[in-house]
Amino acid sequence: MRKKGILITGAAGEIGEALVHELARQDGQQLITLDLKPLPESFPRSVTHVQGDLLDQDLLARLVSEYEIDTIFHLAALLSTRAEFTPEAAHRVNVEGTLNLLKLASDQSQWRGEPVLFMFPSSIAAYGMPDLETKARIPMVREWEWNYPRTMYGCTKLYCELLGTYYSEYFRQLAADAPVMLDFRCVRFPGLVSAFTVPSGGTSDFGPEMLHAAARGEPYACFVREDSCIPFMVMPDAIKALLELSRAPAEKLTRRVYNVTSFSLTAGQFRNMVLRYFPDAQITFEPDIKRNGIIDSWPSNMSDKAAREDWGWKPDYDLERAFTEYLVPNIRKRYQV
Ligand code: AKB
Repeated sequence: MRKKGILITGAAGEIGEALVHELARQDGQQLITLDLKPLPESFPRSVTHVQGDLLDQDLLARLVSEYEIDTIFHLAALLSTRAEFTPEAAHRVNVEGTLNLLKLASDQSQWRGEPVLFMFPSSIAAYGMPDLETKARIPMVREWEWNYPRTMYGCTKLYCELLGTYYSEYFRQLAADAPVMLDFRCVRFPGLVSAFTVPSGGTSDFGPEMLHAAARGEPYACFVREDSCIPFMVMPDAIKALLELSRAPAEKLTRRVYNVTSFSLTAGQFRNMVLRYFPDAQITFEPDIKRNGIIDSWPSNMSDKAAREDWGWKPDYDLERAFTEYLVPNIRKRYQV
């Protein structure tokens, strides 16, 4: 008999770390984590970690021979800035890795006679605003609007949203017997900010980098202009969104891809918030034209109306609460400020 379990890929990453801790706290189920890296010491002991590559088909086959996987949180991905340096490698990891897992989840759904739940974090990078004038004119976008990503990361996220929908709704549509489909659900995140980890390889990283540098007492040169605006969300809300969508009754859902967001602000406003709590922080602006171009192509805000209506989504943290109740106290403790 195989043991039942939840598979989490990219578990050693930012979202992974927070999600694994929360699942280990809430859920009695066996957690199986997959990552290229070993898990940090701080991870719960109850987790079974497999160190390896998502692109290794033999490794995935071994996994399903040992575990009956009923839920997958597929978090592994190369983020937007890093992906621009190695676009083909990003395509391999982000698309082929996702396709491997979708096939695995599809086969497992047949075996079980029940859909495997496939949770996928997509991103604001799935959008592409053509220029700053349009970005200013259309500050809020719905899920189906402006889906013209300008980065390899955004292209792979948008395409994998479509692949997940295909495997959930149309796979083997010409076959005589109707297959049991997997249940793909996706949240499009804005930039994420955690009090406990600093992201790497992303373009929304300027927000968290500024804050963590200030708390460490280090100067920070922000790589985008002061007026660059995107939405953000703190990590506890990101985990809440993933878990709430994973538990929402299927009949309530009218889409497979939902925007979720909390607050929007410019890099200059982000600096002002940081200065309020760390008045000695040395934050300057030295825009990198290419990375700024990526941020300029992302919308200033996303509408999360569908998530609110269908599964009752509401972030716990607005801008004020995010800083006063989550970020600042935890970061101060972390760096012993
Ligand atoms: C990135 O900047 O690449 C990510 C994202 C917004 O998806 N943080």
